[in-house]
Amino acid sequence: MVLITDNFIGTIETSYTMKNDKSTKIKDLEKSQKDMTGKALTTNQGLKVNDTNNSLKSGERGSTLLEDFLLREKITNFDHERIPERIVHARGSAAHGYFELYESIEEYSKAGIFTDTKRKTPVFVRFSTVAGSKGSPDLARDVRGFAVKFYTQEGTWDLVGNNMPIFFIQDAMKFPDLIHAVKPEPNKEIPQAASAHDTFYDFVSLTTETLHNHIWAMSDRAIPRSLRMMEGFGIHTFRLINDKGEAHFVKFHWKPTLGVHSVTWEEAVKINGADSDFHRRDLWDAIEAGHYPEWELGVQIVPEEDEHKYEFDLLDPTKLIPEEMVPVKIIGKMTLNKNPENFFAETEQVAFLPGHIIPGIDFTNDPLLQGRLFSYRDTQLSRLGSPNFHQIPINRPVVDTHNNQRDAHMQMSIPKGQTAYFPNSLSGGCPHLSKMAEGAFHSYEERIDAKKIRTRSESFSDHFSQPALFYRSLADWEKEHVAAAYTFELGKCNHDHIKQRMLWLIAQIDDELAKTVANGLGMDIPKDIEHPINQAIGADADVNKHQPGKKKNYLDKSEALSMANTRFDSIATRQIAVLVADGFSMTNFQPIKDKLEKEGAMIKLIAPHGGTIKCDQGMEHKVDASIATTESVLFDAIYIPGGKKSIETLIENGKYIKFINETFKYCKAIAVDDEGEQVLNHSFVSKFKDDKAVHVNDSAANFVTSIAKHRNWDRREHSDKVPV
Ligand code: HDD
Repeated sequence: MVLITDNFIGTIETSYTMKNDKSTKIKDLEKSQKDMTGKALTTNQGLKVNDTNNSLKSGERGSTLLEDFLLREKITNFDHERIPERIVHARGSAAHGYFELYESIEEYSKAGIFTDTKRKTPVFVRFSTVAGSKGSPDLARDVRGFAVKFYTQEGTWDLVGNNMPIFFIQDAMKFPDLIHAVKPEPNKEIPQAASAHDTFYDFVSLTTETLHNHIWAMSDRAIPRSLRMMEGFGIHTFRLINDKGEAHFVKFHWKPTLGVHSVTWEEAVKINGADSDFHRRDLWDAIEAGHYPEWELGVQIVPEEDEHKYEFDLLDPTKLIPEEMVPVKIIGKMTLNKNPENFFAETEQVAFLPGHIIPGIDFTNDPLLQGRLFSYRDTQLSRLGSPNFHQIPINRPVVDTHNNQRDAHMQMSIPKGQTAYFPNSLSGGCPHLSKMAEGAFHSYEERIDAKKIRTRSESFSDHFSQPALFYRSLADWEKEHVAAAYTFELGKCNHDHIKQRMLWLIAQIDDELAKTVANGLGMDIPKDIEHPINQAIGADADVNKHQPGKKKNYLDKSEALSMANTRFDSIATRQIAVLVADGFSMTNFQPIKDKLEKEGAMIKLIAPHGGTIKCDQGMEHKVDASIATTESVLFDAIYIPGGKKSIETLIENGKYIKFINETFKYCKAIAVDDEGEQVLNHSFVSKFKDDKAVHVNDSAANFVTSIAKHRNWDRREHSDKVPV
């Protein structure tokens, strides 16, 4: 078990205390933990049990007796073990950690976590996919949830975001429709964890506001290499409030220190078969190995007076603010350093609510955010079964709570006293109210002068400009992946009229993109299609009063939108497969091993069998995986040391050759030394040894540089031909 102690340097007796260097939240959770070591098995009433294998019967072969309270207790608990999975984001993985502030932003916010640089605020973070069920594979093409619970000294703040900076819809009223469209089709419950089906594209093609988030979902952002290598976004425009009560608009960004990296769609499909827990395992293993994932927190701040300065509406959650227009100011760092003790108790029972807010942060009128403020509390009632869900250990704040809310299912505390109302005199007016100066939350006083109306603002009607900006900002290889994703997804739809509507809409974003997709589908782009919304449901003057306008170009490209501009300076935690058999050259392997380990990579020996293998110096080495139990798509690069006997064995085994071909196909780095080159000669790589990420008898440093680049995309004109 990784000790938190190793990484803590704080000295503050606030959220983190120095005793054992554990956060106040971890210490709080420890109060609820149960250690079974050395303990006798008991019933829930503490009764020691002498047989948990046999029920109580009327005779050795007789029927089971109703009297058997041991059987009843055990089976009853089992019968009720499951709770409803989350309606969305059911598949998830989580970890504990802490947040530290680099510099105070007190001019904007009075929140303690944004003003006190000495604090280490405990956090619990849950990552998730959206559409799939709890047991669905990790590498689905999907948005990833990125939910952060800050256990602050002023109460709990939840920043419930995604790994993409925008959302599919503008108003919470449409959320059930969006989710019903993407989830498995209700008649046959197919497909699982996949958007590539008719109902989703029926909805998307009739709901043009979805197109921005949709094109992000068609990009590689939807198939991350690791949960540790994706960005996070609060999406909505929130408000920061300073101690003078002044407000600024803000958007929150999480930037991973390992950079933003993805796999290709073909790899994703294979990874789902080879290890459907790929992301969950990767997060767990990295933390256990002490490679703690980190994200820097950035804020984009917009003065209130600039609210109407932009070509888009700040309240529209389908729009991002390009970093060229408002730079991201980095203000702190989050580190995840501890895995949960129990998946159900922590990861499953954690309840995030966008309505969990603290003084110094406030909401805006974004209609999606406003609806979320209702939905999340409501859903916990059916998921966790009681308004007392805040008492579950993972959900309870690190500060005391006192109020007049009472009773309900599973009340775990014992409120004392005669009164449960306010005002009272019988309890001295307690629990009493606080003033703002004493830290009380006070909603931002916003001037409103409007009529009550069920409508959508015209300022929300630009649906094409930002998808087009996103597409223009991508590198060539990213654009190719987007086109391939549209072609794949629409190719899975059965209805031509849906595909035609989509092609017409893609053409509103980018002509070339639409042509490529149309070619792949073997269809033409419709020329003068009547507007899809009107065509499908008939025009209603009020509902459709603002039709989407033509795309505008207020910025040619935005650098931050392309993964080609991410960080490529580290190979830390990259998985390197070393293909070996008995007799491999230790002289070749040692310097590579030393260098890769020094850089933080994870080396895995892949041998023809499990157990151990011998190098040419007669030493035994533990095998990490036999070739039969693993696949190349689970690794970032491969290395093959020489050694005559080892190489002869590898050449004889077709799976090793497939391993090499696949690694080449997906543009990853390959290094071989001495006889290792002979294995390459049996593979597709034999013709491409001058490829810049294929290293034959090259230095370890050059190999490291290639791995850090993540992929050699220049290779793809050849690699596309590799038949695996
Ligand atoms: Fe949501 C869960 C993120 C819009 C209703 N959402 C959920 C989770 C994440 C998000 C990360 C999983 C939290 C966890 O790990 O437990 N949701 C978003 C983002 C949105 C968004 C970034 C838009 C910007 N969501 C949204 C709307 C509604 C919901 C508009 C309803 C009107 N979301 C839910 C929910 C869930 C949920 C049904 C399911 C489980 C839960 O809340 O606790 O209430």
